[in-house]
This record gives sequence, C-alpha cells and structure tokens, in this order.
Amino acid sequence: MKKKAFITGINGQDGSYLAEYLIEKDYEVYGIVRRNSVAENQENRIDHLIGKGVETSYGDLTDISSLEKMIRTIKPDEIYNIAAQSHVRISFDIPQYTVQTNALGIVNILEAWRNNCPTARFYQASSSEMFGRSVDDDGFQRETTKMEPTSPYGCTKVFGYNMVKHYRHAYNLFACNGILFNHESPRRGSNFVTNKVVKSAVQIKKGLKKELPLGNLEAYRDWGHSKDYVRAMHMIVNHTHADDFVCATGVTNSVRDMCDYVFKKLDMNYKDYVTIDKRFFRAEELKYLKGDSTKLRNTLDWKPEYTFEELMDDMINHWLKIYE
Ligand code: NAP
Ligand code: F7E
Repeated sequence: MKKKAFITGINGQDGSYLAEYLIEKDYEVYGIVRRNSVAENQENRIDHLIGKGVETSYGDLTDISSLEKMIRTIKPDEIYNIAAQSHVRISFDIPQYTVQTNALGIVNILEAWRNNCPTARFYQASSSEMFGRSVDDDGFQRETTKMEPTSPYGCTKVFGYNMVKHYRHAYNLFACNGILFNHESPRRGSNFVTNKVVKSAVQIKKGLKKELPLGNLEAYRDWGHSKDYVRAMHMIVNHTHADDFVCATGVTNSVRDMCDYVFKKLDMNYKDYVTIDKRFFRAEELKYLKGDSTKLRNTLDWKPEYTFEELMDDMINHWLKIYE
C-alpha cells in the first residue's frame, strides 16, 4: 500500500518541492491550501501536480476543524507542518497574526494529530531564526546553541520547536524538528532577499528596471537550495527515532557578497544599481548565520548537492528564461 503524507503549506516554496519529492517516492500526497481571492494563486506552485498524486482541500492552520477533518479522513503516515507566516521583516508589521499562525497554529495541528492519528510521524519546520543573536565560539550554530530570537517570527518558531519536543516527551509521539537554515530556489517568494536580488538584476540587465533598493547588506546567511532541504525533511521523518536536526551548508555569505556574485554573473557591477532603503531594515537585525549540520550528515548521510554558486545560477537562469 502507498504511504500517505499530509503537508500544510503545500503551495509554498518547500511544500511544492516536498510534494514533488514524495510523489517520486510513490506517496499519496494531501495538502491544505488557503482561500485566495485570486483563485490562480491558491495552487500556482503545485498546479502541475494536482490530480497527479496530489490532492488538496481548503484549510488553514488557524482553523482546527479543517486540520482535524484532513487528518481523520486521510490517516496519514507522515505529517509535514510546513505552513507559516514565513517572512521575518513582515512579522514585525503583523506580530499578532504571525503568532496566531505560527504559534497557535502549531498547537492546533499537534492536537489534531494527537487526537485523530497519533501513529503518524510529525515534522515541524523549525528555523535558524530561532538562534537570533546567539553564535557558538567557533562561529557556528548547531542543535545545542542557545536560542535568542531577534524577531516575532523567531519567537514563534522557538515556541513551536519547544511544543514539538514537549509532545514527543509527554505523549511518546514521533515528533521531530528540522532546524533549517535559509534555503532558496526559483520558487522563493520575490520579497526574500535572494530572489529579489536575482529577479531585479535580470530586469536591470534587460532594461526593465533602473535600481535595486535593499536593506542591510552586511547580514550574513547560510544559503542552501530548497530541493536539498526537502530531502532532509523526509530523512528526518524516516529516521529510527524522533529527533531534532540542523540542516545547513556550513558556508556563509553576506547580502553584499550575494549581490556581487549575481551582478557579476550578468556582467554588471552591483554598486551601480543597489541603493539603501531603510524600509527594508528590521527593528532588530539577525546579523550572522552559519550552520553546523554534522549531526544530520553523520546520522542520516545527508549532504547538499547545490553549492551557493549553483543555487544562484539556478535562480539566475530561471529569471533569464522568463524575461527572454
Ligand atoms: P513560503 O514559501 O512562505 O510558504 C509558506 C506556506 O504556508 C504557503 O503555502 C502559505 O500559503 C502557507 N500558509 C501561510 N499561512 C498559513 C495559514 N494560516 N494556514 C495554512 N497555510 C498557511 O515558505 P517556505 O520558504 O516554503 O518555508 C516553509 C516553512 O519552513 C515555513 O514554516 C518557514 O517558516 C520555514 N522555514 C523556511 C526557511 C527558508 O529559508 N525557506 C528556513 C527555515 C524555516 P499561501 O500561499 O496561501 O500564503
Ligand atoms: O533576509 C537582508 C535581511 O528576508 C535575509 C525566511 O525563510 O530565512 C528567511 O528569513 C537577509 C536579512 O530572509 C533586504 O535584513 C537586505 O538579514 O531573505 P530574507 P531571512 O530574514 O533570513 C529564515 C531561516 C526563515 O526561517 C524565514 O522563514 O537579507 N536584506 N535587504 C533584505 N531582506 C529582504 N527580504 N529584503 C531586502 O530588501
């Protein structure tokens, strides 16, 4: 019999790659999508999968009835809680909504799971944003690094992380956290910095735009490819026991380095086009991320297939094709 997976956030960047990956592994894949006034937006990243192994229903993390109905009727083997208000800067503008979705939302799905299909394995999309201003002496963050979040988003993710561990210990359930560092792709929302830079640089190259306003160029991030990271999610859920794992490349670059690479690749100099706009700064900045994923690499034999440069090239080629 085919395994069944239930994915919240199936229409997001990771949800869509995860759905593709699980279909290749012969899973039946189910997901919830939110009602959107532009009907085409509801499933635009997974249109090509609907009816080809993926089935969706309307649902929302803040609506426990929709979660209970899905879990009760599907009886999934694996639940991936990928949905979130995932934009860090926007979490400063809408902190209560971010808490409702990311913090109360996880209580909703944990309860829906515990009461309707506790034999399923549960994955929570935890984040390096939980580490905030905390870095170990050797310049890395890892599973044991103290969590000192610097954003409403980061605070909600620490809450979710702890609730997942609590359900594991209190109810003996298979509940795991993947602590994922930044991961990107051509499907990344274009208000996250990588896709914003790549898309704008290509538009500038094609004469469609003149400048690129950005915020903090001195922030460092450990950027990987979403395709590599959804593979890690599946490995974590299929481990012999429930545990928490950091997933990262171990390489860090600044936003400035990233701009330099992308513009050079298009035979331009970022200094001629990038301007600084304080609208894109945050009330508190997370300055530096570099992840140590030794535990994931040694225990589950995971390693990334994409380097930072290959990731950027994939995104550049995507936007070049669109504007050609
Ligand atoms: P994304 O592209 O923003 O996708 C988020 C998904 O969640 C979308 O499908 C969105 O639906 C859905 N969603 C938002 N609010 C919801 C709600 N109230 N109820 C149900 N669905 C809701 O994010 P991503 O990059 O794929 O990230 C996936 C997860 O990993 C998120 O939990 C994020 O916080 C976490 N994470 C991401 C990274 C990263 O670098 N990408 C790193 C660490 C952790 P709509 O399309 O309707 O908005
Ligand atoms: O910002 C700086 C910004 O919004 C990266 C989410 O997936 O990863 C992501 O959160 C850096 C920050 O991602 C602009 O200040 C400069 O230092 O692409 P971002 P993020 O905030 O790191 C974590 C791990 C998650 O869990 C989140 O869900 O880039 N930056 N100028 C800018 N950022 C944006 N968005 N826009 C700018 O114009």
